[in-house]
Amino acid sequence: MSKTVAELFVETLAAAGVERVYGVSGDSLNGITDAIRREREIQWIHVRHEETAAFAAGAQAHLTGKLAVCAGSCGPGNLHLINGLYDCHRSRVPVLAIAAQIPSHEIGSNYFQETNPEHLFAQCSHYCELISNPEQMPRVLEIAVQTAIARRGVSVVAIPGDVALREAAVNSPRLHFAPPKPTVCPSDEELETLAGVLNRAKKITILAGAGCAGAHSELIELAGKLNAPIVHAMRGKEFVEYDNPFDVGMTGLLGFSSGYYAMMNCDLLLMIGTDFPYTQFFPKEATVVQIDLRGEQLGRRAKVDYGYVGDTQATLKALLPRLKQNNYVEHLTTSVEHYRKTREELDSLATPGHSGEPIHPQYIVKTLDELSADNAIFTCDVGTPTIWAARYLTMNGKRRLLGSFSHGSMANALPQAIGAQVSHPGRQVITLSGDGGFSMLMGDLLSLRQLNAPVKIVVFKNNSLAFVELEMKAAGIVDFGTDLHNPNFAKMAEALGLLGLTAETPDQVRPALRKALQHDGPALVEVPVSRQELSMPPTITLEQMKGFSLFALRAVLSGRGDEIIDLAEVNLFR
Ligand SMILES: Cc1cc2nc3c(=O)[nH]c(=O)nc-3n(C[C@H](O)[C@H](O)[C@H](O)COP(=O)(O)OP(=O)(O)OC[C@H]3O[C@@H](n4cnc5c(N)ncnc54)[C@H](O)[C@@H]3O)c2cc1C
Ligand SMILES: Cc1ncc(C[n+]2csc(CCOP(=O)(O)OP(=O)(O)O)c2C)c(N)n1
Ligand SMILES: [Mg+2]
Repeated sequence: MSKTVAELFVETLAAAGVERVYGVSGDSLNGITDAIRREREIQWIHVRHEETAAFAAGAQAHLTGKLAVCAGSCGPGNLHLINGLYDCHRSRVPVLAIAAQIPSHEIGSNYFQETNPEHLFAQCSHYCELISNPEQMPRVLEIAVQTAIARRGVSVVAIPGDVALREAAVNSPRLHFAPPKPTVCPSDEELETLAGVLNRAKKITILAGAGCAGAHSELIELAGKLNAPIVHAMRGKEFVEYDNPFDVGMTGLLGFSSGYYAMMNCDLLLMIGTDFPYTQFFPKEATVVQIDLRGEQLGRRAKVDYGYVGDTQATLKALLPRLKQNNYVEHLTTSVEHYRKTREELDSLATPGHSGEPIHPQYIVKTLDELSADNAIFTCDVGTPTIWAARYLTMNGKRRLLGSFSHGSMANALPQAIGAQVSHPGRQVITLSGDGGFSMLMGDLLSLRQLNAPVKIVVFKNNSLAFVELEMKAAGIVDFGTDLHNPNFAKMAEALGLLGLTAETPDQVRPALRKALQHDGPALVEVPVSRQELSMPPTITLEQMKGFSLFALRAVLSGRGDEIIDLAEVNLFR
């Protein structure tokens, strides 16, 4: 029996294991959505904004490691996908975007809604092609799928509505193999050199990132042999931090002083599966060794003396038998002790505070951390919620943590939570949302009811774009354009059919969070938090010091000296 290109398209997706497509429908997508309606194996996940669809697909791909799909109709529908796709591409998660196109005979005429998807998606994809002839199917789609999976990133298939409705030239998908799982490991010769370098070093620090996923026991064994503290990069937190006696926290602007210290005071830095981007936090003198699955990553962030291409687990398994026990322990013990103190200091900031004052956001996250399920999935918005997530959420090997860590886009937490919840219906999914980030894609709050997704949203209501305000202060600029005039988000949530709660005072935080977590359905908890909860970088440079005093001067000149006092009170006089 003959079928349409759209039917073959959807059948090919199903053959590739795709279970759902996130998107917003539209005329040019009708062929595809109608084929999805009739294909039992694939669900259409209807959201309110295409950016949400892309973020949601990215979250699903991150959590499962498998291909996820989103779709937008021609022109504006495509364009709305882009920011979310950038995030997926930068995070190296396999996502296919179906970008419907205007009627094929109108292309090039500046037709209604016309854009050029091949140009638009070029920078946020490994593969982006237009299907203009039924003969291209299913091959082009299969190449797109293979590329997204093999290179881990975004592929885009643009398809005009009329082409989707034409008769297919072929009747079924062509590819029927299981996903390849090659073992990637440096050569014997390289492993010998690497072992020699490590066996000769004394003060070794490991910087471990997301590329260490699935290699926890090998990483811990390695650190034991090398007596090396392990610093993690943010995306590595969920895979590296737990059950780890060598853990000394994170480095970077949001990091811990112990992470910073361990990096800066080593003789040899061993980077494993990390693309930690901030060059100023790398040691200047140390020997640097880097192991990464991708050769193009070597030396990207720091000068590298020894670079190896390998999968973390395969490489460490082959390396470990060649390593001698390092007998120098001082570097490890000092770093771990430093971490213990830093951790204590951070924990002491997570206090309830006094009634009548805005609540410390640290306290909210610490409480949430205690109350959440053992296998909860957290998403955190870009802004101060990223700081609180990095510092106060405890990972355990089962919990997951998602953010827009590489692309750094606001508004990620809610849409990522939608993808996480829809693809993991039994799991507790919790957002740490900024009031700015949350309101940016707030329309998709409506999707929670429609999709029956019991996501729990915690809104940090500081009535400002606080992270930017902090950056402005640090740069010596008077903050401007950062005020948010917010509604009562809890009442708004109630109006939308969610459970809406407000924790006005510190003693209301725990009961409100508990009630939301126990609620059988979506819930929103808004918490007014202090605006100037300064999170000091682990080291203050002269430049930054200058910035702060300059701010004070300007603030006085502009009649806003009270803000610096507020800042000091919150941070110094607890
Ligand atoms: C507001 C904000 C502030 C931030 N501040 C900080 C901060 O202070 N500190 C911080 O650490 N981060 C911070 N981040 C996050 C930061 O931007 C980076 O996204 C993060 O540091 C990267 O973490 P990663 O190296 O673990 O992951 P990635 O960037 O994803 O790198 C993973 C690496 O592992 C490789 N890889 C993948 N699989 C394998 C495998 N099987 N074997 C070997 N290698 C593999 C990849 O090729 C890649 O090079 C911040 C983000 C935001 C939004
Ligand atoms: C799409 C986008 N726009 C602007 C920025 C710059 N930016 C980074 S954090 C931030 C403030 C976030 O505010 P909010 O969500 O309220 O979190 P807060 O820092 O106040 O806790 C802004 C504007 C960005 N990263 N992404
Ligand atoms: Mg805010």
